Amino acid sequence: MYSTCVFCDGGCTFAVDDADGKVTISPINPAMPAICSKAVNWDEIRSHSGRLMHPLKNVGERGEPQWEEISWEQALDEIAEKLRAVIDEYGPEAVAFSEMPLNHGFGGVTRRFMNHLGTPNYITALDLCMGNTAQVHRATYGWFTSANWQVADCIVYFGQNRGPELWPREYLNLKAALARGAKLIVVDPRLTETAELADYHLRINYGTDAALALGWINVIIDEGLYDHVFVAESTIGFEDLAERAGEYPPERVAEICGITADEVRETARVYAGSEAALIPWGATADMQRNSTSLLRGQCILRAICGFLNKSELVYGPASDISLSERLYDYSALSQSQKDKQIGSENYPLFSFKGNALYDEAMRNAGFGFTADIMASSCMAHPSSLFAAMRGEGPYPVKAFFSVANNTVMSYANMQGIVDALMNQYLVVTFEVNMTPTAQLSDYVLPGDMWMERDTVGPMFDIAPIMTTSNSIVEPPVDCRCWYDVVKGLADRMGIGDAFPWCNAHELFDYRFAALGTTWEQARSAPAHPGKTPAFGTFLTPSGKVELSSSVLAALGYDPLPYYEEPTDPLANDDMPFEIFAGAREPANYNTNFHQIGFLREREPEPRLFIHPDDASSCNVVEGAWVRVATGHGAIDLVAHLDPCQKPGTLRVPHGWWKPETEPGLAAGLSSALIHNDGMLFSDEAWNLDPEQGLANLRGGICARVGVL
Ligand SMILES: Nc1nc2c(c(=O)[nH]1)N[C@H]1C(S)=C(S)[C@@H](COP(=O)(O)OP(=O)(O)OC[C@H]3O[C@@H](n4cnc5c(=O)[nH]c(N)nc54)[C@H](O)[C@@H]3O)O[C@H]1N2
Ligand SMILES: Nc1nc2c(c(=O)[nH]1)N[C@H]1C(S)=C(S)[C@@H](COP(=O)(O)OP(=O)(O)OC[C@H]3O[C@@H](n4cnc5c(=O)[nH]c(N)nc54)[C@H](O)[C@@H]3O)O[C@H]1N2
Ligand code: SF4
Ligand SMILES: [Mo]
Repeated sequence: MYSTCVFCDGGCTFAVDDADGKVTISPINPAMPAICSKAVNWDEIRSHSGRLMHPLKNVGERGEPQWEEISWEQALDEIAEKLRAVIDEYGPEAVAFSEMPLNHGFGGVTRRFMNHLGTPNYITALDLCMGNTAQVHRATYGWFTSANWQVADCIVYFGQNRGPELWPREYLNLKAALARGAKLIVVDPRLTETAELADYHLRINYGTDAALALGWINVIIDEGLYDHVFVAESTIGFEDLAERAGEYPPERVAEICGITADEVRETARVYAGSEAALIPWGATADMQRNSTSLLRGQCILRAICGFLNKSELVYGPASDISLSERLYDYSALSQSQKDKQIGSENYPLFSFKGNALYDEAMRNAGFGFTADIMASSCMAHPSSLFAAMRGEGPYPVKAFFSVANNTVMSYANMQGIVDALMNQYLVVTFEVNMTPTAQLSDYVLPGDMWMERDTVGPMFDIAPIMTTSNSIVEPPVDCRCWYDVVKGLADRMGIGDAFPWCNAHELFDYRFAALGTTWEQARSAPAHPGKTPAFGTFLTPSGKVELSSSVLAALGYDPLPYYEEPTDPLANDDMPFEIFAGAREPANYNTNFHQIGFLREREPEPRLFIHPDDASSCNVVEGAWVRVATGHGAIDLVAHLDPCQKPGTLRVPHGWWKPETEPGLAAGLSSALIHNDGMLFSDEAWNLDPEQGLANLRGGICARVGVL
């Protein structure tokens, strides 16, 4: 039997043996032993004392909760009644959801519920994590690329750091490729563990990656290093691209990036000269002011150098198992409701409006539907949605569901999200812990955890493959799976017919029927491939790889990549440092695990990384509590003097709160308002990627450090 861990998004699958009543887990492939200490200690994590065990109702003030345990019946009845009141007064579009499908294991059902209810206002923090990469890949190739590690002979990392507890599967793939003799180019201002393995380490200035990509394209075109046949036969826009790339000669790029022109040239030649180079996905590219241009640059590099369908596989959506087709049921949402999607006027790329630009290409390729890649093609714009929830228009949003995600901590402008939740008529959180988001809720519903539920993937339309994961133990008696919650609410809201499956297993049978099998038959194998278009089919409007993007042009954007220097209008003269959020920590995962003893011991406090020279210039010593302030906000951290940090820059961690400290808004939401990176970054237009409207968390923001 197989199970897949989702304690983080590494998604490690392992064999489970429960002989003699004792459960043991082991890697499915002993040569790739990707299991970290979190999965090994799954029982300790699921059984920790803070776990939510019963539905809770806040009988106190919003934000200063007094919890009362209630039954599921009461919880669902009351939530449905309040939802109806909101819909009656403001319309169904006044109901919004934020979700991370991976965390609850039921991709597709939330969107189906929303479509039948009549609201387009869905957001997911996946937008900052592969969702926006997927959109840009789609604009270029018609679909997302999957890494083919087996053949990769050159790997380029734009800011990824991998390790035994930082995405171990990919770390092992990287080690295997290096052992085969593959070259490694790491683009990272910091000296990381991964950079130590590199043949070339480019310590560029933060947020300048898009300029580097353009510099490489310049060299590759200028020196004729591209795949002339592929470019001629399978792409459009090469002439325009060549002209744009001409604006980024290595000398200019070197100055922007803070490296030498020779480094730009040499690494471009190494990349283009490889047989099958790979630029794996990484979140750093998703969180910059120039994200769209960087991602476009990466896509163009893969294409013009001829790596598509060698090291970079473009599968396309699976026609038989697509969630968009089988579960989302977008046809249930009227066009007039789709048109109300918040933020789609200013940021249409992610929205229903942007998705519709692929209708014809998908129809021409024989699909009867337009897929929603990564659950983020048909999304409301997060910052605009939070503004609407605060009452800033275009119309009121008054009911908010936070589903298996920690909404208030997972975007920029955390205070603005807190204010948004405080202005709601109804807030419901589906969780396993009393998170800062849950603390702002009226109802907190207790979920099961991955080892307690059977699941079927994909969780969002990306991999053309159905996956299974088997439960290892029963959930605590009052902890439910998300499907049961949605079904319970749908029945009460009069849309139960859209959910004819009495339980999760019936739903899984429906999904597996597309492959001519059942859950019981399928559950013994971890993966079942779906049907995809032939390699070389590009589901773009032109049917070719679009080096100049017709989708971006149609939406009024520059169809070619460019680099624009980020500015910080909130900076002032006493902010000598540049700041970035991230550098993930082995002992936690985003906002998770700060309450788990054995993990917390390894990372007891939120740490600021600062170069020793910078520390001495502002009288900071190792272990001192300091306040880091940007023009937007401030947080408190413990200083860690780190010679690997690029001088003049600061690193703050993502997602810190202290579950052991006082809950409630006045006390800082268990310290989240004191430590979380989201307090430091604005979500105003100047700090958003112009095409996608997503916040920059990676450079170009000025900060100061003061000892507390
Ligand atoms: N243990 C553990 N594993 C995790 C996670 C976790 O929280 N804990 N999180 C998971 C998730 S959700 C994700 S998305 C991934 C994220 O994993 P990564 O994509 O590796 O992200 P980070 O570790 O935040 O940042 C990696 C590097 O990016 C560099 N960097 C910062 N800004 C820039 C820049 O402007 N340009 C360049 N080129 N580099 C820059 C930093 O110096 C850092 O070394 O990890 C996943 N794995
Ligand atoms: N400010 C800022 N924002 C960011 C980032 C950043 O670096 N800085 N990073 C971005 C990235 S890369 C990502 S991936 C997203 C992550 O965004 P989120 O998914 O919102 O982040 P997590 O902190 O992983 O929150 C997951 C929540 O799900 C709950 N959970 C875990 N397992 C289960 C389960 O089985 N059932 C239920 N019901 N709940 C469960 C956890 O308790 C936790 O509170 O955030 C993005 N947002
Ligand atoms: S890296 Fe660890 S926590 Fe993440 S999926 Fe793999 S085993 Fe689970
Ligand atoms: Mo992520």
